[in-house]
Amino acid sequence: MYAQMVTSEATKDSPEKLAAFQARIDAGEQIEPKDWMPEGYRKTLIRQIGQHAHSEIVGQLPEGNWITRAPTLERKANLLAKVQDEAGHGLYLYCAAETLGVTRDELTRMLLDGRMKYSSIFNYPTLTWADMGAVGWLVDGAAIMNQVPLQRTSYGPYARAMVRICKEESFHQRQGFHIMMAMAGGSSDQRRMAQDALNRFWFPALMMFGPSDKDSVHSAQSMAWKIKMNTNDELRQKFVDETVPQAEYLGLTIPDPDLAWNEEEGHYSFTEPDWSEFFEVIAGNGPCNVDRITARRTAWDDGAWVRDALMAHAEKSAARKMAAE
Ligand code: BYC
Repeated sequence: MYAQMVTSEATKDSPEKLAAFQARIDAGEQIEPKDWMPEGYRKTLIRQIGQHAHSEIVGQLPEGNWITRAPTLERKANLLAKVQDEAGHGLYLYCAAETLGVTRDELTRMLLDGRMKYSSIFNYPTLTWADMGAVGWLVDGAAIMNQVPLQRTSYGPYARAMVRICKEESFHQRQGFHIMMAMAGGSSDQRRMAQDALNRFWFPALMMFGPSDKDSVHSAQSMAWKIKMNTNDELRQKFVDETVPQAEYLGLTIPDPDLAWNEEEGHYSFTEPDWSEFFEVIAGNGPCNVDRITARRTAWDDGAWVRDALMAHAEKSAARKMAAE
């Protein structure tokens, strides 16, 4: 059905329409669901918003794992709130994607059968409590770097969803940094755990921004359509520049011997992540891919009776209404 929708829409993309659409984008206008849009624009948004929504939902798993083992009641309440926020972000984003003519069920099926991706970062395990600090600090920190510009993205429903998401991500980043401050300023074992978490999450966090610009297949078109506001490398550099002083404040060492301030460029020089590892992870071969998808499949199967009950109720209500008319 999705494929049919795509094919029939593609025939409407005349050069005049495409030029008029691009002029609207260039003038900074926002596109709304009922406006005409090129099929490529619609497909790109469904791919990006859907991947983003799936990331929020799958992203609950590595942290949910630690809710029952948080060291204090306050830490537990904060982590619980953060994980619930992520469910909310997933829902706003699925709703934004639905305005493009795809249903949440279709998006979920595409995730479960491997036709859609979610962020590479959630295929790494969270081994210690310090990982909750590193995830909040680095993963949410990277997410904010990417998502703040998306508040100005050209598609209205996506841009508006981002406004609230960014406010909440900012709280998430701070709660992660707060955990890192406690661990880095704690006992020698706690400092060791904090450093170990940074060592394991640094390069995967850099991978979150996507492949280097020369290997990014979608950036040029997505930026012309203002679906993406910055290139992958621009955002990665900004993240490194902002995060290095934070690590220094914590007294932790970024696991990159070549990291150095480049006075001429006004940026840090740093080692690129291992891109072969990144491509393996997004191909499904990371340390936790199987666990993550299995957990989502189980949740989908376990929820079948709820979806069936809702459909049966809707059908009965509609039949009653028809009979009364
Ligand atoms: N993981 O041409 P490119 C969060 C794929 S944070 C997996 O540069 P694009 C959260 C890409 O899809 C994370 N796949 O692509 C945080 C493409 O493959 P397909 C979610 C990746 O789309 C804390 C191929 O590589 N944020 O949710 O122009 C707690 C070529 O890449 C990744 C967003 O999704 C990756 N890291 O740029 C809880 C933000 N990177 O689709 C939750 C919105 C690339 O052709 N998304 N790929 O098969 C974006 O800004 C862009 O989609 C990306 C990639 C920068 C991620």
